[in-house]
Amino acid sequence: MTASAELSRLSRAALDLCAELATQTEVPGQTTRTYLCPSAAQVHATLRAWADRLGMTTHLDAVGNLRSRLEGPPGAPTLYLGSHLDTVPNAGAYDGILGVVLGYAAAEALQAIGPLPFNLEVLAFSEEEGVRYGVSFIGSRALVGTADELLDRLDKDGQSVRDAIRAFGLDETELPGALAEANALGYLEVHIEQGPVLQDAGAQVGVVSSIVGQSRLTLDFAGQAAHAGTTPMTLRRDPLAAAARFIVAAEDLARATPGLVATIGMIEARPGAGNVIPGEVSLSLDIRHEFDAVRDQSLAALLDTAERAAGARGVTLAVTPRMAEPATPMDAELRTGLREAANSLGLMAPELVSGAGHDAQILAARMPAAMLFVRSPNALSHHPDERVNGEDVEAALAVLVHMIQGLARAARA
Ligand code: HGY
Ligand code: MN
Ligand code: MN
Repeated sequence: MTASAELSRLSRAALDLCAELATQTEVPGQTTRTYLCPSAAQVHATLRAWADRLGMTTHLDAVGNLRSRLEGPPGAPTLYLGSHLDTVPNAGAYDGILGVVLGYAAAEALQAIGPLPFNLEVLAFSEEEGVRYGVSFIGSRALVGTADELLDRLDKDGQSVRDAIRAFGLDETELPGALAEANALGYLEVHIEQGPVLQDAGAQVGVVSSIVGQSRLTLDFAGQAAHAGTTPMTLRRDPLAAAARFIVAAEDLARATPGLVATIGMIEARPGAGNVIPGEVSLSLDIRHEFDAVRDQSLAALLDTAERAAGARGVTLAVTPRMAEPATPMDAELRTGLREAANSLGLMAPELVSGAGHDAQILAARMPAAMLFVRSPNALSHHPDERVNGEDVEAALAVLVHMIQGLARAARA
């Protein structure tokens, strides 16, 4: 079978597997997989089957990352591939998981070509989205030694990360064993772009130059619950009115600041009856920018606006930071390697900043990390209508395999 026919077969198999994995969900009828939910075990079993066929050794690490290895020569460094297997609620079929299955597809393609001069480890990170605990990257943070800080975080049911790990049959005291190797060759992540840039450029794939920095917080406004009909406007202490001023200000600032995005994705008013002025309002803030100084200044301005909106209404405000990740440049050498691999296959591979966060920005703390984006033809993600073109996925697999062959040639030189 010719190399391109084999890559066609493997990329089709990868897309078929994404469709199957999308049905492994904790909410029937939609794709929702949060940290260490029961359907994560189904995904592990499905991926293990592919790894077993390739003779890879597979294990679950202390935070539930599935890790499959093709061993190279003794003492050789490891090249890590992969992405995350968890999803947002009512997700599409490709965010994260496409990069995981393409890791296995690349391992199969490379195995057919011949032994590599390094180890190859495919990673299926257990948690990247931050849905269950409000903090992202529990999976990849275990590989850089910062997951232990999260063990006491509580989910909405009061279960800690530690409890979730134990309930899944894992042992958090084995966290040190999850660390990535100190002299790793690097980490390559294939991921859907999730935005319009490649589609607008007419490019099938793109190389990530850097990943934006992001801050996620919870804002709790507290006023006075009261009767909606008998309470004069002048006597109200309405937290939802204060929160509304903040939400509009966040949109206004982001629209006025090039490159800034600000999102309130969750809001809850309590007690939550139409004829009761809310007593409390909780909302989330997700704010991102390519430059940390702009993000930090924008955040400070928005929190000041929130304080003033609350103060003007006799409402108190409590701000709880949930996570903050700095903007992260991708490794220059690996970026060049990806671009040259794409160009040698006749593909444009424009560079672009990632507005989405990714595990690569965590692993970059411990090894060279780079990302290859696959075009999102409808620029939609975190939505069941998330799409990819089969030919774009095949192109991305070809670039990944070509890039790894280049790394192998360099390692042998
Ligand atoms: O939210 C994000 O940036 C990514 O989808 N985790
Ligand atoms: Mn996502
Ligand atoms: Mn993702």
